[in-house]
Amino acid sequence: MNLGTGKADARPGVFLAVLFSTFISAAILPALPGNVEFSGTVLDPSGHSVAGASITLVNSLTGTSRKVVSDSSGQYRFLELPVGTYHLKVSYTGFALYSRDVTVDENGPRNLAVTLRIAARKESVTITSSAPGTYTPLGGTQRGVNANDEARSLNAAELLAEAPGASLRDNGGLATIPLLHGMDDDRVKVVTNGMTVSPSCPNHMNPPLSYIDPSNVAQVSVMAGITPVSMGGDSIGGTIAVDSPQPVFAAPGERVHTEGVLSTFYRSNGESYGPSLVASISTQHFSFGYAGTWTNTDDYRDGRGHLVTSTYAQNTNHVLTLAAQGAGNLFVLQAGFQNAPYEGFPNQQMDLVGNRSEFVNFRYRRILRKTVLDARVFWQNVRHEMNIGKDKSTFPMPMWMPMDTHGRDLGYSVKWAIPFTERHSLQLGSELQRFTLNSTWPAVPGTAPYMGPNPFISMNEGVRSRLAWFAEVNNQWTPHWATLVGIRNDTVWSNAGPVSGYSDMYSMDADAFNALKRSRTDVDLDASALARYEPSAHLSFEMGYARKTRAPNLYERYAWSTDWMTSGMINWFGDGNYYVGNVNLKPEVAHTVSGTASWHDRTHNEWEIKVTPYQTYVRDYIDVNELATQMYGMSTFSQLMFANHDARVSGIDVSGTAAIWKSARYGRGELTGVGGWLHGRRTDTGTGLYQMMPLNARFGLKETLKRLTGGPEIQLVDRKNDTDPLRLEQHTPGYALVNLNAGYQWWHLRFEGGGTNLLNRWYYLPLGGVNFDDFQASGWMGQIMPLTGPGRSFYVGMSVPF
Ligand SMILES: [Cu+2]
Repeated sequence: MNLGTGKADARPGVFLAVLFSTFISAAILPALPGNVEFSGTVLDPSGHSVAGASITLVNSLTGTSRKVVSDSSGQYRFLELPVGTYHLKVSYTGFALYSRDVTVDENGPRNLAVTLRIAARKESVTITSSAPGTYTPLGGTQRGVNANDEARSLNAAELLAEAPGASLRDNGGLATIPLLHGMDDDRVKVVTNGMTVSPSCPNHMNPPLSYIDPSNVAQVSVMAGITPVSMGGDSIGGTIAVDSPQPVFAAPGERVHTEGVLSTFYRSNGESYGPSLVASISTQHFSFGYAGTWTNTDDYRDGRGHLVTSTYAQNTNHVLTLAAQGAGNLFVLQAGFQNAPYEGFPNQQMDLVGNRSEFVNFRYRRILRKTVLDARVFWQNVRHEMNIGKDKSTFPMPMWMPMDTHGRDLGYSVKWAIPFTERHSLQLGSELQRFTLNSTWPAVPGTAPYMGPNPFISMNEGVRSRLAWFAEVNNQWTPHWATLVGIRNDTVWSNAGPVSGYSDMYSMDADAFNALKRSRTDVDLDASALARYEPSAHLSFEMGYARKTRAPNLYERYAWSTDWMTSGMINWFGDGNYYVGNVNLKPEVAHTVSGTASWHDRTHNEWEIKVTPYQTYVRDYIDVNELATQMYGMSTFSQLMFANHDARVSGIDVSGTAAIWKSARYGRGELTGVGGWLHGRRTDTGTGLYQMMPLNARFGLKETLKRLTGGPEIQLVDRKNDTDPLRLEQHTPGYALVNLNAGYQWWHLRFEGGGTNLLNRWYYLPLGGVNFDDFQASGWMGQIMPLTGPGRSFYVGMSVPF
């Protein structure tokens, strides 16, 4: 069979793509073996066959999909299917969406029996949501979020805790910041429902994942290692995509479909609790949905019973979704409102005393012939207020320092997937993101000249606009070889208007800043190339290279004050230090080489071991230079200016699963493990980079026995003694935590329960920064110490579908 390149001349785009593919690999395409058959049966939980279920297969490489419907005896059959890996989805009204990966080769699978479960929650049965044109790199992970994850996760970032390559920096209760392969914060692209929003706070108290509640998350995807250009941009560490459930539509033959779930949780340490509601009413063509949550949490206690102050938070989220589908079109309009009235930050001088945001996100998806167009337009408006929160008011100094920040994001993203044969496809895309930022700190009466008589203009019409385009080609050259190659350009324009301080005391810095040429244009060129080789049904290898660029953020460039107090307000590192911007910063450029080897059973369902070594060299890594140091009592702090220095990060991720028993009596037992080691260095000084997660691993045993799932988990973290001397980062000892998770389905109700840190171990968080609250409580006299993690906590959760 030939590859259909003869048809290519009909369309110039196709012709160019083929030319491009040929350019990438001079390999002459060998003839492919004949296509094969894949068949099976759909069953309900009692073993009866299900007629009329939709079975969809999405080719992992090309993104092309095929759909069949099961016959009266529940049988389904795909004929003439090219060999390769597929994502299988089976849906039928009233049942949870079934989904898994399958490897199709000469032997089938034949007679793959699929047993559907009763719909628990949020697992919509729409099949328009499959995403052709997506290639999932082996080093990436994608997983659905279940009710148990929601009951124990305080914020959406915590849903990433088990993803290989990811680690979490403790920030406020809602504002945990994910790192990928040691790359923190802005170095990781975070996409929530297709939107990219910027943290507007100078302390990053409102990072992108703080705007979405775990109860409204259906799926998280983590691309560590080599991130294809179509998923990256303006980031060097990888991409995290968090998606809410797809809109629900009534099934064929159903007039009006309603569904919803009401859930609630309680966690003992910090007494967190809150209800959430997800509900929708739909016809086959229209859908109206609502998702809302309210959560409240108090300060937690560490393993020695010490109250860790400023770990409280409260948050409300409301999201409305209007959707319409028909004739290959899907429209989704989402609008939402978020309000966090307070949230403490134990590792900051300031706390959040208000964060209100509104967003609108419009998505249009169209299937035109075989191509798929996916376009979004989004807007988000944030008003953020900081001050010294309730727990910190123990120090006899001016305890009032309001800081008001206003951020707006406006953007679009367009992706067009063009599968021109079953094995070759092209994806084109463009993105725009315009971020506008104002930050004013009102004068505090009676404190002139330090904090008055005028307001302090920290950021005046800061603007960061980014326009991007990319092209990416997927090729399945033979049943065993595939490549994904892309190029991308992001142009970033940054600027900020003139500033002024509280008083004349700040004039020298303000005048110097105002005299600078502040407008900057960064032209970033990215490229990624991945090659996958699957020599057998048990082995997969992937190798890749990426060049990734991130332009400086607005505070890195335009934080202008070198004054000691005001520069202490610029700090998203939780290290207690004082930061000054640098207009002349260059974008950081990362060159990453990474590979993944995966050993697995034929179905990827019984066992798998995955190993991903990587090395990144970052030219002009945005680090810091020391300007000054100062002692307060027994503690030293640094004033640091952002500066470009080269750096290198090497590491390895290991993950695996194995089904270790399976019987009617004892159910199914599965062992999972994930671990990582990494090492980060400045290449000029040879010193450590900030907040590199020490060697760590998690092992879990999960049993599924009828309606009960769950098991114990052990989390091991090595001591951290490779630290950043410039930020005065402290060593932390190693520790081990034992957790237990369980879920029980009774009729339609689901119950969750378990505990974290069951042995009540006392430990320092390796990525928690310093405990500034305790230092402040000592009257700025004591020795500042790392932040301690929460002690033993029990949780329960319940969800009621209706
Ligand atoms: Cu803030």
